[in-house]
Amino acid sequence: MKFKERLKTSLTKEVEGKLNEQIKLEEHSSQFYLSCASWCEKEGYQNAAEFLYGHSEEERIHMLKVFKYVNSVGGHALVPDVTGIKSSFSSLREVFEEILEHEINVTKSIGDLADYCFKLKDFSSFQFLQWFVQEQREEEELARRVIEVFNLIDENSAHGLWYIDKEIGRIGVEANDSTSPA
Ligand code: OFO
Repeated sequence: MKFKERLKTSLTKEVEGKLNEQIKLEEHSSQFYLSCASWCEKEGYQNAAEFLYGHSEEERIHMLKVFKYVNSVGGHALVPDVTGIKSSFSSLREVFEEILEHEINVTKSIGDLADYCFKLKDFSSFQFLQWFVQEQREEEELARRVIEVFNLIDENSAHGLWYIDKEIGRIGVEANDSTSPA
């Protein structure tokens, strides 16, 4: 018996490779949110920082979800090597604008991957990815809600930024409540 041999599986090498790319992207998301949280904390936006620390954890859970799926269907999940995480921002608004941009890219990546699996008739992976399709819809909506706050409250004053930070914290708590099991 050869222990090193890949056992028979319907998972193709191509899908395995693309799922590993998604693992890397989710880990990138986790580290990106962590970096955003750190910048916010350093600048004194404590509520935004708490929200982003929590979200970084969530992204790590997403990464692990794909990671474990790959191994469960007979593939080999690879620990991602992530570099080039942005660590400096010009404003709190910029942090959330970049987060929205990032989430739109992740949505596109999940969509492309689901499309690829469907075309290859890998319906198991296609079905697995449906959870991420819904998650991305919610995450984009969350980022848009935060950006709306900047459009409603004047950010060009210290007390405006104080209210914005407070409101971001409130949105974060609300989002956590709606995702945590009843
Ligand atoms: Fe993993 O959901 Fe955002 O990026």
